Amino acid sequence: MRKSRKRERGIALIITLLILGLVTTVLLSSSSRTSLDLTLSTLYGNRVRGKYIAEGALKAALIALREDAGMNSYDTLDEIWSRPSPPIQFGEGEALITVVDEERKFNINSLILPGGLAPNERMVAIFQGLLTELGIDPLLTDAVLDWLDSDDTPRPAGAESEYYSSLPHPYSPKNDLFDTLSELLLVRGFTREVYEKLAPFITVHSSGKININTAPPEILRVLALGEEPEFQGLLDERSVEDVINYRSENPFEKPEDLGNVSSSLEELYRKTRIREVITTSSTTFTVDAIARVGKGRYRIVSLLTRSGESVEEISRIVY
Ligand SMILES: [Ca+2]
Ligand SMILES: [Ca+2]
Repeated sequence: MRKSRKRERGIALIITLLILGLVTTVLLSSSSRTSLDLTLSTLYGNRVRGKYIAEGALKAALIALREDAGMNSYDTLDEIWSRPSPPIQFGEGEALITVVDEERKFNINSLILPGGLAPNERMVAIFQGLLTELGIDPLLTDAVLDWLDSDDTPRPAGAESEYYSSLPHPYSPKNDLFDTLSELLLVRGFTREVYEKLAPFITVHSSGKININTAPPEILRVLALGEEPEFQGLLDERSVEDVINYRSENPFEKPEDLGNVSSSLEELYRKTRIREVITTSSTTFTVDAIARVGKGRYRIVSLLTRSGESVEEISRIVY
């Protein structure tokens, strides 16, 4: 019953998309008929068509997120917004949409406590664990903390204005929250190689909590770090596997559902404060809408926030 309703919702999304696509295609073909330079630039024309298709696809994702909010208060990898969808054909073009929630990632702004000076030790332990899991030097955390904190005193392995002003092209440390992820490339020790390895697992736009319905194994593994000594350590591989198997059948509707997975996770949930870093719902989403028409391509990467059933675009990058 539940599965078939899900399928119906999935189909409803595709129909919404098709209608949006059809409307834009009709609009475009009637405007191009009156266009004087019809033969001048097919490529440009294709890019304009692509723009409308990508806008339609983005709107469809927005509708899916709004619909989803009306259906439940948790977010999983098996919902209308998150289920992978094949490219959707629109006459002469096609659209590919991917939606990712930012709560599946670690928010590097959560490394510092509100007030801008003191580190959030629990988040620091989780971040260091993640770096180690990815084969990155965990000491790089010091430089991230110095970049974030409001003072100019470097930590043992960190860097403040003295270091950044000595560079061939000097600049000042931010001493504030990250606005974009790529800012990390300005932080001491973050080479392009390190950045690319880490970027898929981190964000600067999220509630700061990790959604256990959507987080990848690399993040699940480190969630209990910084806990009481008896639990300090990585979640073992078996537990991570158990979480992934459990959530593929049952959504985690609330954080305490983590305890339903196994007796060891029940104990972990009960005896620690892991509840402070986890959530089962997401607030921030990145939509990647790619449209192709002939050789033309148009891509919008949009950041959306959702509160209740209202979804708003915060920023976008167009390629
Ligand atoms: Ca949901
Ligand atoms: Ca600083």
